[in-house]
Amino acid sequence: MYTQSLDLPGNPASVTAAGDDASRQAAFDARMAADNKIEPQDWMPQAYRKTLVRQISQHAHSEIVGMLPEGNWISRAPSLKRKAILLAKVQDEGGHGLYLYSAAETLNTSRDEMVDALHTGRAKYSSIFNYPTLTWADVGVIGWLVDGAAIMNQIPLCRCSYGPYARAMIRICKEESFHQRQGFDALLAMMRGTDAQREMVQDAVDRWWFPVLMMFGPPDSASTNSAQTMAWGIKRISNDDLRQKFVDATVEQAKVLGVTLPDPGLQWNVERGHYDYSPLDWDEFWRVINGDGPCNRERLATRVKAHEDGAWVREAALAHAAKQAARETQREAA
Ligand code: BYC
Repeated sequence: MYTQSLDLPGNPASVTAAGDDASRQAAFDARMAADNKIEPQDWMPQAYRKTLVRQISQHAHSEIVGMLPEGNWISRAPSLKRKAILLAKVQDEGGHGLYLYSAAETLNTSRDEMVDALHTGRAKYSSIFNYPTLTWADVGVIGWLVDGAAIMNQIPLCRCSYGPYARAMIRICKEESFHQRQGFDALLAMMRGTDAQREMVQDAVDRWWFPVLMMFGPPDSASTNSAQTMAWGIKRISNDDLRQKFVDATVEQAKVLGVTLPDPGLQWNVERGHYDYSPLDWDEFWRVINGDGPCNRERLATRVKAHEDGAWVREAALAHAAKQAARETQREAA
């Protein structure tokens, strides 16, 4: 998907905005003002590059770490059909991680650097994946609510000013829609089942609702990055506005499903034309993103082990590539 742009940064022939920094900055600003895309070969301010690497790599890490809570249930899915669907979904998440790492690599950062930042705790990943999946209903709730929140957050990113990120998001959002529908469908089947199944769904909704609302990030007043990323057309809608859109859409879906959202403060506000909801526990949010959530240590340890266990694959691939290159050189010399 990204190889369409072979002029990567670092290639002198690829700098399209010639001139000194001031004129390059002016060209960049004009593109921003016209809402045009920035491509890898275009000049961009260091801070724009850095913030994109931060957001895209953290997004990639979230997809990869996000495979773990649901992956735990592949061997315990209640039917062959549900197992096949879950396998496909978890593989999709792996694919999203790969598109996103590729998009970040076009900014002159390497996969090794990004993975190292995750494994050493320097890079964040979404808070939501530090909560445990205790029952099969949790898998449905991840699809319905977590992927639902992800779509709400990611649709505006399809219009992000950085071309490779925006294009990756278009495909990812299409796949996330299937994920959300499969989660809702799994929960609907349980809600039409026994009392025990309905209780299991309600319990899962009760545990996930507030952490899902925190996925959108801190309140706008505490969002350190928003002003700049919105000025750069990376982020299009603020954390609080997206959270509100998600609440408004989800209340109606909960009614169809027949579950109660666990917030006594949730009520329609005629004047605002939106649902009001209770204040969120931001201390919990900061604890979780700073490494002290219920599953942070387990998630990171699992990722590090998977990376170490996969070392032989990377070594074998490099040895194979070296052999092929040597054969090619021999053939050319003959
Ligand atoms: N979790 O200034 P703010 C998925 C950090 S994967 C952790 O508002 P920003 C899925 C934030 O990074 C979905 N950290 O930040 C996968 C910043 O710290 P740094 C993942 C969070 O960037 C598998 C600080 O708090 N989606 O759907 O303007 C299975 C201040 O925040 C969180 C994306 O990554 C959080 N929830 O806005 C199923 C979407 N929130 O970096 C599903 C792309 C905030 O300055 N990312 N922080 O140290 C974004 O849209 C934005 O980065 C955010 C945060 C809305 C998340």
